[in-house]
Amino acid sequence: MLTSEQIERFREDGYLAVDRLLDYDLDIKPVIDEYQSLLDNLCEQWVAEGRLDEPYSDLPFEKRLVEVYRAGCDYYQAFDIALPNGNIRADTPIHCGPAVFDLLRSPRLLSAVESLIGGEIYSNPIQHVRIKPPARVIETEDVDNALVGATRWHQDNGVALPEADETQMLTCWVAVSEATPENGCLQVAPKSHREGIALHCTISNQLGIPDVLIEQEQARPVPLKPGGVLFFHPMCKHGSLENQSDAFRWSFDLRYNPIGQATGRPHFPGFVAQSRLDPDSALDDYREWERLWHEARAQLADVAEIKSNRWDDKDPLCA
Ligand SMILES: O=C(O)CCC(=O)C(=O)O
Ligand SMILES: [Fe+2]
Repeated sequence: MLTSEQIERFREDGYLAVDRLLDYDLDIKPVIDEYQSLLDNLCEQWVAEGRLDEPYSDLPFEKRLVEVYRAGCDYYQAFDIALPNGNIRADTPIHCGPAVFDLLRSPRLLSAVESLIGGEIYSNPIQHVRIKPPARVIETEDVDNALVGATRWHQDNGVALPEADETQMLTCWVAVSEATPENGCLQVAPKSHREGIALHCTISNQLGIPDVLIEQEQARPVPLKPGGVLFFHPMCKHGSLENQSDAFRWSFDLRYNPIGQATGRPHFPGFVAQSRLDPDSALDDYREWERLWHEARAQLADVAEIKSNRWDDKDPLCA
């Protein structure tokens, strides 16, 4: 559990960084191993489809990812743990593996979550893995893709539907690799969770708060060691820096809310991660989690427009 001092800091500042919260061997290593074998499978598949010349099986994970990326294979959606917000097809890839499912239900993570939002915990489907290459590797068309390049300033409520404005949503940003200002760690604006919702606009393909509305001197980078977690309030303004290092920057952003509250993405599936009142209602089978996502994908495939936020790109304030 978090200390009362940590809880107080979260309430005051709108965020809280906790290093060494997760256990590397229990929470992080199994996920890394799972992504290694996922990449094995994807490379086999891409070779079979003629999209990749060879599987690059002898290369270490990151070098292999660079080759895959250069060949134009979209590893970032195939790795992601949620569907995209638009252009969903019946075969859009998503990764719902057992190690990621265990991370979502990690007792170490959930006990901290319980300290902040109580013991009835729902896994909110707004979640991603972000394995971001060095900026020099990124193709121009991906610079504004927040799974690959830097993330613009935003509030998580601003990228969800307003149905979740009263939801006690908690974002948990988990460092898999070390996160530093050089490799593109998160940055937050302390106490900005009390400033109300800011205007969000789509700026070259990424929804965010226009830079002129952010007081840059407020920005506080949040470095973390592997297994460290940054918790923040859904109104906390945050973004991420560019990865100027030579290595990949790997994180998960997971979200939780009290059971029964709106998630902000009603078309995507969440699940009960923990319930003190009804322990048996918690989901404990990753195959059911995967089935729910596949079911949502079938329903959303080729749907022309899925509304996932409140903003109107034609707003003159965005011009
Ligand atoms: O990791 C990133 O670049 C962005 C993460 C983010 O916006 C979030 O965790 O809410
Ligand atoms: Fe965010």
